[in-house]
Amino acid sequence: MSNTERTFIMIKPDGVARGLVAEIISRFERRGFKLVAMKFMVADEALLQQHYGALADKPFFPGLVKFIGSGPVVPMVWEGKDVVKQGRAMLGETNPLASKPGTIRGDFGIDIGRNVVHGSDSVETAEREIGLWFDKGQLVDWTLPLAGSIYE
Ligand code: IDP
Ligand code: MG
Repeated sequence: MSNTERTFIMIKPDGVARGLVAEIISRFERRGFKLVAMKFMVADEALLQQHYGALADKPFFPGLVKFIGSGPVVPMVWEGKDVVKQGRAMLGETNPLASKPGTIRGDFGIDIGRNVVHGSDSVETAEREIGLWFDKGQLVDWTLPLAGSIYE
């Protein structure tokens, strides 16, 4: 298992509007994952159509793209051992009502269309999503000073 696995995590407009940016970043930091890239931006429709392309035939797709484009988001890349799966576990279930307390969606969400945060569902998806949201030069190459206290 690679310590340099990467995932794409994005705080959605509802998470930003509700003042949860620091809370969500903090959870990934405290867990020991390494921040590799981060932006604060409003995503345009073309980017969101691509990002959510796999859901294009779903009835909620137009509303989803409209909502995620309705305000600023915080797209991020986080790195660490098993970070794709661990990130999804930290998020909780797609439906916040099915999410356990202690997860981000279980602590901060109620409705499925306002579930606060996005996380890649596989290593392959993560690679695709990272490539959509970030240029290669925006992925910061640095060493986490605490790595020796996080990994054995
Ligand atoms: P995920 O975010 O947990 O990976 P996906 O199935 O990939 O869930 O769906 C992407 C996003 O689309 C969800 O996070 C949620 O915001 C929205 N979504 C999914 N299913 C529904 C639905 O049935 N109604 C409204 N929005 C939905
Ligand atoms: Mg998904």
